[in-house]
Amino acid sequence: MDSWVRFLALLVCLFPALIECSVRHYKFDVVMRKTTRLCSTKPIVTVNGQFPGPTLYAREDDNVLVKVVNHVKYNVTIHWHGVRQIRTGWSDGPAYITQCPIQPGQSYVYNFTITGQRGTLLWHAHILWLRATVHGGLVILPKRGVPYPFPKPHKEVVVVLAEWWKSDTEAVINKALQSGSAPNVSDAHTINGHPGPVSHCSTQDGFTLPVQSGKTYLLRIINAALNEELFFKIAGHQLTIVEVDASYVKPVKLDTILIAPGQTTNALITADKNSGKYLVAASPFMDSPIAVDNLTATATLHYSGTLANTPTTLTSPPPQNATAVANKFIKSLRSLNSKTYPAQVPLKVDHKLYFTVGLGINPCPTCTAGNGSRVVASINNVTFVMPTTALLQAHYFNMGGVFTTDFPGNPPHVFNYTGTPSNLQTNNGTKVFRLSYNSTVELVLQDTGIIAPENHPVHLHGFNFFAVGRGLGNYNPKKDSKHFNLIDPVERNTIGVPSGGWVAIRFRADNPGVWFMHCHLEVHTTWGLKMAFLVDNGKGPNQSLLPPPSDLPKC
Ligand SMILES: *[C@@H]1O[C@H](CO)[C@@H](O)[C@H](O)[C@H]1NC(C)=O
Ligand SMILES: *[C@@H]1O[C@H](CO)[C@@H](O)[C@H](O)[C@H]1NC(C)=O
Ligand SMILES: *[C@@H]1O[C@H](CO)[C@@H](O)[C@H](O)[C@H]1NC(C)=O
Ligand SMILES: *[C@@H]1O[C@H](CO)[C@@H](O)[C@H](O)[C@H]1NC(C)=O
Ligand SMILES: *[C@@H]1O[C@H](CO)[C@@H](O)[C@H](O)[C@H]1NC(C)=O
Ligand SMILES: *[C@@H]1O[C@H](CO)[C@@H](O)[C@H](O)[C@H]1NC(C)=O
Ligand SMILES: *[C@@H]1O[C@H](CO)[C@@H](O)[C@H](O)[C@H]1NC(C)=O
Ligand SMILES: *[C@@H]1O[C@H](CO)[C@@H](O)[C@H](O)[C@H]1NC(C)=O
Ligand SMILES: *[C@@H]1O[C@H](CO)[C@@H](O)[C@H](O)[C@H]1NC(C)=O
Ligand SMILES: *[C@@H]1O[C@H](CO)[C@@H](O)[C@H](O)[C@H]1NC(C)=O
Ligand SMILES: *[C@@H]1O[C@H](CO)[C@@H](O)[C@H](O)[C@H]1NC(C)=O
Ligand SMILES: [Cu+2]
Repeated sequence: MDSWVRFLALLVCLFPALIECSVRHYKFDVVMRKTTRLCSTKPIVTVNGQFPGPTLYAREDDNVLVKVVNHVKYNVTIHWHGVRQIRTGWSDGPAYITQCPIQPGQSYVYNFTITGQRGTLLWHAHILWLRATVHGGLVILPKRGVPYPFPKPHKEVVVVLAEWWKSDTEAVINKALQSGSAPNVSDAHTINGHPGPVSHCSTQDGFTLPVQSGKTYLLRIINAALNEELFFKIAGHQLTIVEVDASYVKPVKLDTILIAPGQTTNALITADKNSGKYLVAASPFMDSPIAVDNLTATATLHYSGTLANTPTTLTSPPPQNATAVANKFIKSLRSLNSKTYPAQVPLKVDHKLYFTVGLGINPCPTCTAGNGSRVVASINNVTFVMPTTALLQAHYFNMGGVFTTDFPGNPPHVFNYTGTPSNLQTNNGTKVFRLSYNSTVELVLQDTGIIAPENHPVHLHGFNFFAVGRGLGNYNPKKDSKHFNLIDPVERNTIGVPSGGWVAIRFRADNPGVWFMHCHLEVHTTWGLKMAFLVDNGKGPNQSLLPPPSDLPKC
């Protein structure tokens, strides 16, 4: 009987145009491809030869099967950023955390079911700096027959923002690691793969978004950049934000959005002009003295019927240090918290954790810059050391010696976190924080001023969390917790810890496995701003990590 059902499902799935399947098959061939963007003809690593990569479409409750075949010289893994992966940590993707890499010539089938989520996410490589070019959109449509909680748009458009380097990004980070100092910033930003006519040499006009007067469009905006938060705006048009990180929010109308690497934003835009061309701009946000790529990527909103020689209506992007514009956007976000989509904020907290996030300086006799030292990064003063066996395997098979469970729940020393301590050195180790199944966590992420205060977009795998509080300076548990929003805080998977400040998040540890948490600025991840939570199995029938698939790559 069961095999008949599967046979019928297969038959039906051969005609996906006729009927939608609840199983979505994708094949990702990881291949080198030459490009001509921004004067460079260097080959880049891509999925199926595309930059950005293919958009993956699925519906809530669908089972997604992606066969990834590695045809390049690098080890590869793919992460489905924001997909909860309930009990399927084997398909999460971060190298040496949940799986060993897919080595050259090998393949692996990612197999996961999308449960309780709908909206826009992204997928990207989760090893080395390959995600610079190996990334794409992940669109989760609501269940069949379930409408959006906002007016149905005329069309939907995926807008992927990214960074572009003329050099090979592996060379960029390797050079930096040898020297011990910061890597080069990118040479341009891109909108759907195109920088627009930036000063260097590109002759391309950039991405064009065709619109019809009077219609409303849903933009699914994704920041796939490695190291930079971006502002996004469109000349003469307002954006109505309806969802972030695949969670609905109360609609809010703004002219500029802020989007950190790993974050996604769905915005409605109504083409309320008669005709014309309007500039779309993506520019960096950086409010500390840290070098960024300061070029603005541009695209064009093009009304149908507009003459080719019509001049484009311009807009000036916010200055890169526009903290006020960034804060306005962040403060405007609230969970929809409707009857259908309630905000299930944990009200009782089992674990109160306080993690400092920031940089440090350690000795490095072989480093060529900085007087025999190198820049590192840490959480609670622990610079994470990558294991050579994946943590999830070590956990599942009870292998000793790979990690320890003594990750500190509080900073080891109390100091003025947003100031500068005298000792900039960090500790190191492969430490995880252990949580029992279904326990609740309140985590305050505190930026430090070590070297310089800086905004860190921190991403948690395996869970969504609620952003219940945010402030500047050192977090004060007595005073600040009184102002937490426990009613309708925004629900996300990636959140910016403000420069010289803190954010408080809450989540329920209802997903057994090993879950990575790290800064989504790739340079900080490389330097060690990462750790993992180990969530134990529950006692119930559906509360354990599933067994590993037979094709799981080996180290
Ligand atoms: C995907 O994983 C599920 C278990 O979660 C399993 O039942 C199913 O057979 C797997 N599918 C494939 C094609 O391996
Ligand atoms: C870094 O940038 C400098 C100056 O633009 C350039 O000369 C150098 O080749 C770049 N390094 C790498 C590894 O790309
Ligand atoms: C952008 O950065 C470059 C290199 O650091 C600098 O020369 C230039 O003045 C900057 N441009 C703007 C508009 O800030
Ligand atoms: C932003 O930078 C500009 C130019 O460097 C400076 O004049 C301005 O005071 C800065 N604004 C803020 C709010 O720091
Ligand atoms: C190296 O140390 C010397 C002496 O302490 C100092 O003058 C110099 O600025 C340092 N250089 C760097 C790159 O830190
Ligand atoms: C902590 O350091 C910051 C930055 O130097 C400073 O503004 C603040 O006054 C210090 N706070 C305390 C309590 O010393
Ligand atoms: C971090 O750890 C190092 C090495 O143990 C120690 O020297 C330093 O004081 C610690 N720093 C902080 C801020 O805890
Ligand atoms: C970890 O710290 C120890 C002691 O400071 C040091 O010898 C070792 O090289 C560090 N390991 C890494 C990978 O940074
Ligand atoms: C988790 O705990 C909450 C609150 O105690 C409870 O309502 C819920 O049923 C539990 N969930 C599971 C899957 O055990
Ligand atoms: C466990 O999951 C299976 C398959 O999804 C479902 O049929 C069953 O009702 C679940 N059992 C419990 C106790 O939730
Ligand atoms: C690829 O991964 C395997 C397994 O972890 C490792 O042994 C090998 O050194 C890696 N290859 C490269 C080029 O890093
Ligand atoms: Cu960071």
